[in-house]
Amino acid sequence: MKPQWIHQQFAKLDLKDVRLNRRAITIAEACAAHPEKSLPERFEDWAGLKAAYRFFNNPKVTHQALQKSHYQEVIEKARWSEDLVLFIQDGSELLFNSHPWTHGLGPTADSAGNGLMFHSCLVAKYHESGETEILGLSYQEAWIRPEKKSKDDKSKESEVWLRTLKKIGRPQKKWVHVGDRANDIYDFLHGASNDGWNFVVRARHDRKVEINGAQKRLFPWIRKQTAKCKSKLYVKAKGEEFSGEVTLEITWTKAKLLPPGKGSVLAEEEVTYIRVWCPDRPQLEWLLITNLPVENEEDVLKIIAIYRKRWLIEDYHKVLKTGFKIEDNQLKQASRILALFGLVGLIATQLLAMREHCRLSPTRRVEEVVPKRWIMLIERKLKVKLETVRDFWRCLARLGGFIGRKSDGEPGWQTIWKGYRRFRDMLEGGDLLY
Ligand SMILES: [Mn+2]
Repeated sequence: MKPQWIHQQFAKLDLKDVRLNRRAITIAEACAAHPEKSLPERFEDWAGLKAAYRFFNNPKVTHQALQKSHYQEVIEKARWSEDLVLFIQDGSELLFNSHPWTHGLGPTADSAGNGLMFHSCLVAKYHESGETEILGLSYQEAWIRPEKKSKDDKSKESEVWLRTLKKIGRPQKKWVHVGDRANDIYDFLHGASNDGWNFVVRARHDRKVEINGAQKRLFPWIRKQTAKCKSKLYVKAKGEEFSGEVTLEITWTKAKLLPPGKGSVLAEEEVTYIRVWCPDRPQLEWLLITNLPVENEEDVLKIIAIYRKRWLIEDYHKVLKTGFKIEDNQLKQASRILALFGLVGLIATQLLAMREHCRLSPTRRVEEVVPKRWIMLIERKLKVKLETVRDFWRCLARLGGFIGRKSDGEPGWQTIWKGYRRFRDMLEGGDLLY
């Protein structure tokens, strides 16, 4: 990772103390250089580590204070984009079950959990070609769930989706919000539309909707419709499930969402529902809901393609959770862990961007992007000749256990990450010196 990025990111950082601003850069550099290490392992000397702990223990250093200037920069870039820009939101959690010494953590999805909840909005440019370029975060929230959660708390937690859009501010025409099933919330869809946001969200609720002037239950109605078009897609399912090319059938309909509850003050909402399914594999079905204009097959395929970019945020959260040993620190207060999380949350976007960059320009000559020393090391170790960026990337994955048969497709994040760690060890171990 290029350290210039860190200086750029933190140029506008304002922790209300010049020394703190400077310290933030030092710590961020250490995190970026050794993402896989725990906080104590990242600092060679005790003074450096002590300074890092002092930094995170300073009440001025909060998750939001660390990230705010980054959001502004990302939103500014999004404003000037000539491509579509996707704002992909999702929530996740960090578990600290092996942390009996940390005070102030809370339950997670698994009630036995002990940790923190978070919700991120990742921003990516979306090129016509289907490629994406990660810009960073436009907002992120991290919080501790209260010990005893009432129904009220639960519905309040779901307000984070709309609050996130409000924090971003007025959307541009080319901005599209993307969310998964947990995002199918009437108040959200209504509020987002009202604020001028385009959205593509996966439907979860069998709502009562109005189609061609008649009230229907959405799921049974749309499942009876025949396909309006077909499309071949490469599907990569989790775990033991099927991966490969499938022919999907697609239908869509305009519908009016009816406000929930009698006497609701909310207005009706015009949307399009899209159903994508595979007759041979009944478990494969998506129902999408969008307020983008849908007139023909081309529009629908574009919306499906946009939704398929949602995995970027899953990947980002994976990097955050497995790429950094964030659980492995000796911070005793949960509020301090939130601050550390704020810093790591930024750096993780860069690791993701680095990978996307390699995907975006796979045919570029490797010397233009990757340091010579790295190329030499890989070439010697794996007895290969690197030509393109893509070659380099696949070799990195090979170090992480990727075999690279034709049927394997592109290497996954975890494999690349493993390869990258091994590669760093090689660099540090002086493998070059033989
Ligand atoms: Mn989710």
